Amino acid sequence: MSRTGRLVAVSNRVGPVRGAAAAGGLAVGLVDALRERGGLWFGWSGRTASGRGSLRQEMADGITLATLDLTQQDFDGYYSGFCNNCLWPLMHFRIDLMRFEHRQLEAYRRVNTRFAQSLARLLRAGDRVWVHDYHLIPLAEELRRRRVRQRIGFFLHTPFPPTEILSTLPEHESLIRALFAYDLIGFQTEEDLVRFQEHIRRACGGTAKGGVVTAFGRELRAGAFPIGIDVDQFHRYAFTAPGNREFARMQSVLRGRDQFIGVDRLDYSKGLLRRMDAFGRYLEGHPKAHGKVILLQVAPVSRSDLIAYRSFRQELDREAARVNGRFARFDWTPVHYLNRALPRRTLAGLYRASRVGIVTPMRDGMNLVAMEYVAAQDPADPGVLVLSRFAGAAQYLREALIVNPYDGEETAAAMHLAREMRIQERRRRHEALMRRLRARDVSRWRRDFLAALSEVPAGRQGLRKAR
Ligand code: ADQ
Repeated sequence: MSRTGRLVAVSNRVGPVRGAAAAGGLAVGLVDALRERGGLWFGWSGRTASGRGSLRQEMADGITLATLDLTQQDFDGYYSGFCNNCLWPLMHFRIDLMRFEHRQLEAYRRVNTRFAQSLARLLRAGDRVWVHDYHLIPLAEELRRRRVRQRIGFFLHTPFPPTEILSTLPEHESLIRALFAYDLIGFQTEEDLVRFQEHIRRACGGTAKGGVVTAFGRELRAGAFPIGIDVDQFHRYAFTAPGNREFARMQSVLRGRDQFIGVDRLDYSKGLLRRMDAFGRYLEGHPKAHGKVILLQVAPVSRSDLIAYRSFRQELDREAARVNGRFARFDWTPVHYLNRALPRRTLAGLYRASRVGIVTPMRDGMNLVAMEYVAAQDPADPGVLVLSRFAGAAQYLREALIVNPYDGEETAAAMHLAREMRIQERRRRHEALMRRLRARDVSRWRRDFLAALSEVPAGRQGLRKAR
């Protein structure tokens, strides 16, 4: 890895840096990398302002934070519109929910152009730029237009959809072409990488051999770089204060009952409706579990300004009420449902207190909750992870109970199996899963990606002509 130059991370939202432990896997991984040799983190401030406002720069823990506000119009068109109402459903294979508007695509391009204008002025020779996620696909192309020649890498946190789905997006060609201004593109799994390569071959007349992909007269590198978590840190959260206090408190509330836990942003991709249904089926098939099992679903509201999310939330409220209405007794409510974000240490304690972790998205880039649940377990008496085959994490966490979330009976059967599993079998699976988590933790993710970016042959990065 090159020892010179800064790391410049770019993501839709910047920060927080202090107490980054509160901010989830991605922020933690980035902050560590930026701290290593002092770096720059560039992106949206999270605020809307009446005018365009100017670039704000501040230092936090040796990292320069450079942020821009968005106008309300840009926020609506770029963030709520094209990013969350069009690209997010597309990337999760939900074209039934995809809403495309030309003016929102224009706002998306406008914001990427504005970001590039500001960022280009901050870059120094030798910097490596690492751009995150679908919000910023056109950024490198805009930077190249401004004569930026530094290495630029892109990491996609969501799945990459198959050609048939991708091609439903009007103007998808221009987005894919824009990717070729990057030097390196990283995906969560080999499956995503293969779908990207397939798309390049089938729809763009390009070639893809051993990580070298060419199309549109340009060449880039592409690879799978599965994101992970800081395993030991998360384990510590569950076994030290305040996580261990939450664990003890939860245990006293449970009074010997077994808890199943789900922790997800309130998003239709996370499979919450079918999970409730599967839990209902489990209770229906196992009367002996009545009064002895609860499902705790923690699901903070997200993107609530979008209709798809509002109506999804109402459906989920109804589904949870249906299961409770059907099975609850005066001394037992089977589904406990919280619409709140919790501190990470509290979450760790709750995971530890739960006999079964239920992670059943219909489609997910990776899923860090699955990893956090495993890391928070007591190795002497670990819980069992039930994991959807459609989470990227299922490619790596093979010792989980892997289910197809479209099959409610199968998911219910896995809930039963998980709860009944003998201790030797639980320990064996947990040990193997911890080995896998350690082998692919968050520092390996960032090391591997940045090393691959540094290895891109020097030259006019991103404008390399295909041979
Ligand atoms: P997300 O879709 O947000 O991430 P996920 O990977 O599960 O999904 O990460 C969510 C994070 O938020 C976890 O660290 C979790 O602990 C935290 N979280 C969830 N509910 C919470 C709550 N109630 N309170 C506090 N924290 C909560 C996107 C992609 C994923 C990919 C990640 C990282 O969709 O597929 O794994 O980025 O690349």
